Amino acid sequence: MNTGIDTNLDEIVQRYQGNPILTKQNVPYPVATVHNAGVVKYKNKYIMLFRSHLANGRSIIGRADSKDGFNFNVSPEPFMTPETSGDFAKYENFGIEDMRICPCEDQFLLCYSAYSRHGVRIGLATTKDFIEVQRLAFISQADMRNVVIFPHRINGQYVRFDRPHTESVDWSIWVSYSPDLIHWGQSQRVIQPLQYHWDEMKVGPGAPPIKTQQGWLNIYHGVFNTMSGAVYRLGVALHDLEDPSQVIAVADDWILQPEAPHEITGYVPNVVFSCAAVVEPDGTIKLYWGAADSVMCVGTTSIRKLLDHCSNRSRPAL
Ligand code: BMA
Repeated sequence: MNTGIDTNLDEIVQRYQGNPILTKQNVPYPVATVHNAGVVKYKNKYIMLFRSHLANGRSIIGRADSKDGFNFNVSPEPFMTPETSGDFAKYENFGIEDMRICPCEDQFLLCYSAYSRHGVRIGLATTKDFIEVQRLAFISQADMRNVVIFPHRINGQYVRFDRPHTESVDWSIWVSYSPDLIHWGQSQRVIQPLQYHWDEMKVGPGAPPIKTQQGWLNIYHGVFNTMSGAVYRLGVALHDLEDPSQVIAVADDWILQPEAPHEITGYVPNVVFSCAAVVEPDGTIKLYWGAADSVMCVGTTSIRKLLDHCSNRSRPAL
């Protein structure tokens, strides 16, 4: 009998036993937190670009490198800090946050939330080697967060998932298109929060989309409000390969919720928030998440498990 209860919930993402894999104690300069990191594999190394709060409450981005994806060494200096002069300074001076590293064609696109008194908007920088980094443009107005760009153009256009903040509609995942990475439009709303569901308050893109034969896997975060505050969990959806605005399935059940002590307690309790998933040649996935906005964690899953989870039971996208 199908009870509708997934008894294998804990099996979808297996937490690494050595979690947390990175904390402020590992950082050789003073920071208050280590969380919400982008991670990619580059030249047989894993490169992590993590967010840290400074003691003034504003965020910067640090770098850590690893040979195995589990044990990371932090660089002596931050990777990116808010610009202090020029065109970018005006929109970054409250901090830069939640970097996604999106491999796209021959470069890496670094999408980050830029905070200032003008609101939060998305900054785009590019790099080919994680040494030379060039800020390209702000690719949204306020209010926008959580941009992930697809790894190649589709029908000649760059594609991204994004998450506008607006009072007029639930905080939802949208898709937008661009001819040049700078100018974005043709936006469509693709996944909205579902009432009385684990993601009923807001949803937002997490890791950059993962290409599979069945479609694009979209690991996203969803938020539920409780009497003691918001709970951040992770879910997964599947989008059409040729037209990602078409949602094939949104898994009804989450794939990860805060359960470990460092996920339940910390700067912001009850948060697992992902900006990164690294696909290995054998189809396994290293999923990275910030826990309680305080430390970094990793777990393993696989393309197969996430696809099965999407096809197991799907909830409406809109
Ligand atoms: C979101 C963002 C994330 C953070 C999460 C939980 O709105 O600010 O960076 O991890 O809240 O505090």
